[in-house]
Amino acid sequence: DYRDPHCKNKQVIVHLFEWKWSDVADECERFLGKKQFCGVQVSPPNEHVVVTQPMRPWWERYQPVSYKLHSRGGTEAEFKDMVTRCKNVGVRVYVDSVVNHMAGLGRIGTGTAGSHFNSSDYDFPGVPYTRPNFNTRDKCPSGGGGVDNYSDPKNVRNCFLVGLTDLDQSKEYVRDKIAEFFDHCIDLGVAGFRIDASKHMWPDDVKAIQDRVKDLPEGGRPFFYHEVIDQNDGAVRVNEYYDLGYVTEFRYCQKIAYGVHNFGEFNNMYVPSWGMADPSHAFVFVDNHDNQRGHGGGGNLITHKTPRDYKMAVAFTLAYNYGFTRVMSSYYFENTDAGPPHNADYSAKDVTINADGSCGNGWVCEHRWNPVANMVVFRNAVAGTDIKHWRNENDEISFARGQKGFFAMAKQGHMDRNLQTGLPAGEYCDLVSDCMKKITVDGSGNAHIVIDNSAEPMLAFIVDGPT
Ligand code: AAO
Repeated sequence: DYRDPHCKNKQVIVHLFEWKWSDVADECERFLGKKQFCGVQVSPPNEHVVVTQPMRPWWERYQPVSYKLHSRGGTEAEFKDMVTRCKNVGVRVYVDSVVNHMAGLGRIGTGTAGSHFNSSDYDFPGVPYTRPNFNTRDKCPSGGGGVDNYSDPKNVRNCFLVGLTDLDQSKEYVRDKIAEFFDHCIDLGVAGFRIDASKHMWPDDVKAIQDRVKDLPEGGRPFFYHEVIDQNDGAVRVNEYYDLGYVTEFRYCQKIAYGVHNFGEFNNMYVPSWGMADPSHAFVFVDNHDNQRGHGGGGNLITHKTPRDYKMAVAFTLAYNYGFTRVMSSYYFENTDAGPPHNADYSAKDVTINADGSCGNGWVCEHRWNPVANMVVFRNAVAGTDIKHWRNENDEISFARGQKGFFAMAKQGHMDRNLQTGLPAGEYCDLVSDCMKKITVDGSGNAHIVIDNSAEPMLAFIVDGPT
């Protein structure tokens, strides 16, 4: 089974999008460990192209040149130091893995680790890969050689995604090279992998690769989650990847946006008849690095740009019992191509921390917002429990998680009700406000629930939590 994230039953990972390795390591030590995060998804760590038109976009990291661990995020030594320091405080690293393809057709030059490459000749000596390792025109049914028909799995999987040179994962040599890359990461302490563009690889090929990857040094199979955009509009469905780990559930991004805009929708978040991934395979998030900027399924969703809605969306997601969750941590951008906040030489700027705990230098750090960070503690505490005492009326939602926790949220920013919580009698404090609010549960499980903070209109408390 590829669904164990190896973090002692913790439930939430954070994508520190485009952070450099030394900053990720610092964040593990100063914040993520204390806040009980399971782990971090880091941007692709292997050698990639250097794009100058536009100047150094974030997406250059999705065009691999080799599997040498030297990227815009840092060197292999820095990568190793990060993985070790995070692991020492109980935070695991998951590598965003781009193994469907190499660089885009027409790109020629030197990658971030100094390897020469020539995509037009399918020549990547840093691996090495040569022409026979790539898919050929006869296997791709599209007119131009690119993916252009999502209703045909052969087109999706054998043609070139946005002109990226498409590796042939049916070849033993290619499988070995990709598995060697994963093994190398595991040797350094990595616990798992996001597989980029899994939708564009045949599940049997992906399985053959995963099955030859080594166990973690501490035992067990690595964690795998697959990027498969399935919005009921193509032939490739998430359930084809269930044997391979978790699968991204992009319909949830729309669902949670509807919910925040119209609380009635919260009654209907997981819709099996839509083909949404079942709770034990769904990899769940409010937004990701693509759709927050209109790449790969943008549209109707909520991002950090509307903070109040975003806090409601993430707080609900972490309180609810659907799937395995990832929270996003972004940088501010105007232009959708723009890379991370950068120095004059285009290296990523340091992530600085302000006195109030927020981030500076252009980093948003949603994962540090109270309704995000403190709900991680909630989700860990209530893991495995069912929803009880569900109430959704008057733009107010509240529910218990088994007999372990209780959550309430009010769209209009205020709420004042006596509610059955199902929790043992006692004094509790609200996690979201860092215990600024107290809640008393009486001998029959009732409590007076008050919400009066319009900017962060939710509260949550747990059994055996802080007091
Ligand atoms: C760049 C340039 C290109 C150039 C290329 C090669 O932008 O112009 O041709 O280099 O030189 C990222 C960027 C790309 C970038 C690439 C390489 O987003 O712009 O290309 O790096 O540097 C599909 C895939 C999915 C993919 C997504 C972006 O299925 O795997 O496109 N995501 C991952 C990464 C992403 C990365 C790559 C893959 C490549 O997360 O960051 O690309 O490594 C439909 C399909 C989806 C499809 C989308 C977009 O979605 O279902 O499968 O995603 O279209 O093509 C509604 C529909 C929804 C639909 C959507 C379309 O929401 O419901 O189904 O609209 O927006």
